[in-house]
Amino acid sequence: MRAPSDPDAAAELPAALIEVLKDSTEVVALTGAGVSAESGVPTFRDAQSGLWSRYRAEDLATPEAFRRDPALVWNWYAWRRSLVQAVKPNPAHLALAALERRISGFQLLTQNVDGLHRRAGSSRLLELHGDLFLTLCSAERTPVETWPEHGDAPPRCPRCEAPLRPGVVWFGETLPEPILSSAFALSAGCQVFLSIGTSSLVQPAAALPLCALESGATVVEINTEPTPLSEIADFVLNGPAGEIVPALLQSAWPTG
Ligand code: BJW
Repeated sequence: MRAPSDPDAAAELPAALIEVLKDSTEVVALTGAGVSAESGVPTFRDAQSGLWSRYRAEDLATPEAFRRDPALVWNWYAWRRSLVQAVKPNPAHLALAALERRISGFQLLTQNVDGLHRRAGSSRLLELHGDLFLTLCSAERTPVETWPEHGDAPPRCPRCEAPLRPGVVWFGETLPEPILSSAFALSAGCQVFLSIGTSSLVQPAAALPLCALESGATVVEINTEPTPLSEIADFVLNGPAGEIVPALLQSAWPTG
């Protein structure tokens, strides 16, 4: 693919892919951190900036890290919330929201916790790894909307005094069962599965395109780098999601 600003990007999409997409009514897209990269959100395995550059994200997103140093983990998530609040959805988020309006059988699955798909207007959306802006009581696992501010990091649950935690799924934790079952059922039932901006390394999300492949769907990967999925996907579109997703939308599902 060409550079993101190139208006001829659509001309380079494989004609065979566009033919498949045009006839498809059941389409699932799975997104990862790469879809938000062009908004300015660092991908999960990118080096963290400034204050956080000496930490590996994988070492902060675990229940063990939270038990060991709850203030460190709470402050990292507070920093990420402020970062995400300062950015906007990009053309990839907007194209996926438009796809939902054009295809009645479209479903978006995301591993991202940044809320940018919702801000772009997507509503048929399953957030597999939770929501950065949701806060839970770490003991009761119930949502907590307000708490007394005593300057504690993390603050305490107003009901039971347990530390509050972000409403995200950490390594070693299970994904919410109804969301995971729906994601597998949708992947098994779709005609086209788009894997966009994910390293395809983290389970169980990485198994969703395999489930779609086994069920006979056409699997399309959109990524700036090769991943383990690249070897088995039907089509691999190498380039930035902010360029390729709008080009796919325009070529396969134009308005009118
Ligand atoms: C662009 C781009 C542009 C950049 N355009 N592309 C089976 C086998 C082996 C291990 C396991 C297994 N089952 C479970 C595990 C353990 C573990 C796991 O998968 N580990 C692997 C690392 C091996 N999984 C779990 O623990 C899961 N729980 C579970 O399965 O429970 C049952 C169980 C537990 C224990 C043992 C066995 C069973 C839970 C996983 C939860 C993941 N949570 C996180 C944190 C969320 C909160 C937060 O954000 O802080 O989710 S980890 C992190 O990784 C985050 C992401 O959603 C997730 C995926 O990352 P993603 O999106 O792929 O991002 P990156 O940065 O890796 O990649 C970005 C990609 O974009 C790259 O490819 C770039 O090239 C590309 N890109 N710019 C297009 N412009």
